[in-house]
Amino acid sequence: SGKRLRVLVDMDGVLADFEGGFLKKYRAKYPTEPYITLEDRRGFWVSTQYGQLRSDLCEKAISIWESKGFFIDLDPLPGGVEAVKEMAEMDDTDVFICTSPIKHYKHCPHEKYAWVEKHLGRDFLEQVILTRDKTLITGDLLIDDKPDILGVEPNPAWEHILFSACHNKHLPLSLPQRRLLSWSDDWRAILDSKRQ
Ligand code: BVP
Repeated sequence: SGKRLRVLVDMDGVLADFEGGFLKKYRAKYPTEPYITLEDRRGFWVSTQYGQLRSDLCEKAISIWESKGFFIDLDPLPGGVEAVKEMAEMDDTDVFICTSPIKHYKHCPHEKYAWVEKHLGRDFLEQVILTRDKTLITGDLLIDDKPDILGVEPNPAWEHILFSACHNKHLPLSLPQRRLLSWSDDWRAILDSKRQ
């Protein structure tokens, strides 16, 4: 018994393959420009690393995710949709998808909802939280691939579980931070560890 468990799950890099989708569309749009393989990705911000490669590549990178169709076309990451569906069916468990839209709002917020409807079903739209500040959202867990999740609340309610991604897998884990290596990793044990 005890209270319900609330799990917040990030979208880009956790449920949807932002990095793979970006690289595929960047190479298609700019076939003669240099690019960064997923193996060589470092740092959360794709635009920053492209800007370091050559300054004009920062805005070329940004043009990719600002384009119509970018977010809806992202492939699901292996096991993510299945894990979230299973989580949502568990007793005493509430799952929310907690994702930050880009500030170029023409397509992104719409396509994030459309992606959830397409891959998780219409009923799951009830579970979507779009926010630029995840520290304001209360929950027991936040599963997210961004190493530093900051905002106006200095002491967020959630424990951040770092979801492994091409850009963060080389980072030393700052203890006591826990990681989820993929959706094949033991996410059920992480949920159980937070139950009363
Ligand atoms: O909407 C995504 C993509 C965008 O930031 C948001 C991250 O959301 P969360 O995963 O934290 O919920 N985004 C933007 C840039 C550069 C902008 Br300039 C980037 O390099 N990477 C990135 O993910």
